[in-house]
Amino acid sequence: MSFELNGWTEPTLEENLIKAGFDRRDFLKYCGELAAVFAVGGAVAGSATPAFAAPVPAEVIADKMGALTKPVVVWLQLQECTGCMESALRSGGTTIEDAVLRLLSVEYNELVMPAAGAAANKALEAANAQPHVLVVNGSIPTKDGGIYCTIGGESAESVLRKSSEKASAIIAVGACAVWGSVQASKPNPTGAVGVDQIITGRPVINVAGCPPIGEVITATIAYLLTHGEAPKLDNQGRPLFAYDQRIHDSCQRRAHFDAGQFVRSFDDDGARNGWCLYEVGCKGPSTFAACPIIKWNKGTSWPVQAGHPCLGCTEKNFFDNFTPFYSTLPNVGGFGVEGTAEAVGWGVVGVAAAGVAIHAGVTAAANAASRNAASGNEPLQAFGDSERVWLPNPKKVESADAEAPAETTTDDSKKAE
Ligand code: FSX
Repeated sequence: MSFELNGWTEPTLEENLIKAGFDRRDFLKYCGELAAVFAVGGAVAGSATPAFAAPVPAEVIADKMGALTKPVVVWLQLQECTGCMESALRSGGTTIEDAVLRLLSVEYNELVMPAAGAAANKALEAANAQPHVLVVNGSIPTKDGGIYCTIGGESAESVLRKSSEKASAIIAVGACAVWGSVQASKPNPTGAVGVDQIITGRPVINVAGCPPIGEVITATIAYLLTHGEAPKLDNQGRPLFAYDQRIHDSCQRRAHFDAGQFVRSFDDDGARNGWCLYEVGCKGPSTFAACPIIKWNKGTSWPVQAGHPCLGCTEKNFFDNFTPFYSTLPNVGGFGVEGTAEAVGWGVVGVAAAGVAIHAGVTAAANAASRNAASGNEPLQAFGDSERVWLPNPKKVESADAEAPAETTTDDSKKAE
């Protein structure tokens, strides 16, 4: 259908949508899709508890979201590749999602805003002066006075600090904003860090992934706007509704792992038959994400389904810890690694809906976080945090033997000499 949006002319989101030509049924359908994303947490057997005490009906989300009155969003892009924004923009597969995204009133974003130069800086100043949701893509360089990323001549760190002052909630989107990612990988020439290393003492919601799934980005923002509080988070600050399950537990290739049927090279029969990618480097057993469930491009596919190992991009420092990407993950004992993010992490915030008073929710998150810190819960350990003991990659061992020079051969006749 075609629709005509003339900006935010009516008091509420729903009234603006109706004016643009949508009806309540379209809106309910969209909210039903959001409800499905919220309900992903705990969907897999073995997950300790669902991220929600009970499924949230689409009608409840529609009522809360429909009543929103022009929320202001400031969306910064610092050291990054733009993949996260591409992902978010592509989460809108229907006209209603496009309309809602446009109405969200992103007052400042370098990629999509028409203003540039001084006008853009002015828009940022104006948005920073109001209560707003702050979304950050990209890492922050801290070396050499932050000269590696500046906006309008100001360092990224300074821009971030200013934008965070009046922010009701802060969401770090993408591995770069969460942990620094590739820019922070050794030797980290720019001294790149994630948002919560700059903005301390306040909760930062970490939507991890390189990039994160678009629906997870928009659902996290929608959750904040409709519930007025952060969703339940794990020990890494990631919303449990999207990060409480291991890739491994909902992977369509899992039966082949259990049966010991592995791809050993990308053009072998195992690859053609859709067998498990563990031996060619899949990090699914150590990675928490909803990729196999929500998938990408409106549920079309995801990397493992397409034949590529999971790189573990939702886990801490994956670029240092999970490389070489095509080497077999170490320490996957037997068949079935136990524990979920929730079991080893923190359940940070209760989920009772509290209107749209975001501030109250954020305060609750801060209190709960300090409670959990006091309880001494250990953070989830990604596999790369432990000592790296690589299991031998059968293919590499074979080819190393084949290419070994004569003097180092293990040939028995040589040994006898
Ligand atoms: Fe990083 Fe995002 Fe990877 Fe790229 O904004 S998480 S490099 S997809 O774009 O920050």
